[in-house]
Amino acid sequence: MAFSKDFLFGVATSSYQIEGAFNEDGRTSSIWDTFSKTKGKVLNMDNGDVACDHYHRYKEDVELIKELGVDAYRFSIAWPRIFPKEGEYNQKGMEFYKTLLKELKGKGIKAVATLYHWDLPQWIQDKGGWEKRENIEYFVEYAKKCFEELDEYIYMWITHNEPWCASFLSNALGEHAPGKRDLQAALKVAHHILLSHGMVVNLYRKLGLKKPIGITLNLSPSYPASREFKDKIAANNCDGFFNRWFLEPLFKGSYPKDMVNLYSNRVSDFSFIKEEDFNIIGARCDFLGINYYNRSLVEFDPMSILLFRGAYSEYKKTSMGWDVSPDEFIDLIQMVREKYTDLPIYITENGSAWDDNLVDGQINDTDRIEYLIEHLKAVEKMNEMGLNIKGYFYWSLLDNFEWGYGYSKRFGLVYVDFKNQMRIKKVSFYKYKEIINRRTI
Ligand code: GBH
Repeated sequence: MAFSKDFLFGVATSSYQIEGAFNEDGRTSSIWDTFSKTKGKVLNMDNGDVACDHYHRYKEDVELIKELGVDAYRFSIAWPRIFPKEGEYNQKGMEFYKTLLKELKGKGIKAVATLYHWDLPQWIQDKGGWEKRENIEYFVEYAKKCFEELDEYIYMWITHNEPWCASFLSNALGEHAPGKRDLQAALKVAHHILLSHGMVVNLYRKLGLKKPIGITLNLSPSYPASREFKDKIAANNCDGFFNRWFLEPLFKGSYPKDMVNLYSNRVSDFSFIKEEDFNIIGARCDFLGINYYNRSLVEFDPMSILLFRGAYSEYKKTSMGWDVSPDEFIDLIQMVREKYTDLPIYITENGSAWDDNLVDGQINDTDRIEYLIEHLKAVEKMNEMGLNIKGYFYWSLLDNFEWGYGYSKRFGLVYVDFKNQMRIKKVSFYKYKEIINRRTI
């Protein structure tokens, strides 16, 4: 078994999670600055003011990426650096990404840029954020600037990272910024994010630019905890919540009827969805990005709007409490292929957090290595099955700001000591390097 020469090995990060420099060179607040500085939102009230200080240490970090030997680096652009205020374009903010991209280019590393990895400018949130259809225009304006200034350095563009998180997790479950608990708001946000994706893809084509462009979804295959009919309903609804709500509009031109019915028990207004929107949302992309972490095992819960809740499972758990489930990764991709699309697929994130221990200056992260190997084996197998996975990005290069968990969860191949910003390569770093180098496991 081996990976072909043109298979893209990569590593991923995102702006708010690593950059720091929260108030430098004209950057204003994002909703994550606001959220993390609000009591009771993020563990230990950690925030991204400094994070991995990547804004100042990007050279050292690109050097690490080079040493790792990956073909590509996936990062995201901080919107509030580019448009700190309404109508105010900030060239200084753009220069940071140009410098980063030149550094990557100089080292022969392909750049994959995500336009939106959740750091919405606070000034847009103050105008209603993604809930307001009019605000999509700001995203189009921002994307246009990024395309004009950066396209020559970019290998692939990703419009959005994980719309499910930016909508439901952030606006219905309240766990991410802006921290709302309002299903109606979440549904609007999801719709406007999908619509903005389509608009930006259309804009990209209109500008005559030619790099591959796509979207990244977080997908999780759902399984019933028993053979009972009610648990099958639970699994169906879980699939509808995480996966189908995004896959169907992108690839089938509508929202899933069963989910619309479920949601209409709690939400009365669906007028923000217009039939014509689906033409835009379905704009032809060049690839589909999938972030895969774990399966969902669920059981019936009559108390929940969605009629499901997570069920007890015997699988090994990461420190996030997520099942290690590489076989289900294959089920997921098969399902996407069978039901939705023949587009090339990139695994734009996959990784795991563990309680890493620094012993004699070394982090021997055997659990992460095992997770990495098992998931890469699954990718190899999928390609043998003809499922056409074109690349794999490990999440993440560095330990970083893990959203609601602050700095308490470590996903990196490189350990970061947040007291002094020292970077220490974990054993998994060398293992991944070796796999990339040999192009086989
Ligand atoms: C990604 O999100 C993000 O893109 C990235 O920024 C982040 O740092 C990384 O992953 C690690 O968290 O119902 O408890 O089984 C992760 C998306 C969506 C993955 C929900 C886990 C199910 C959680 N997550 N999913 S659970």
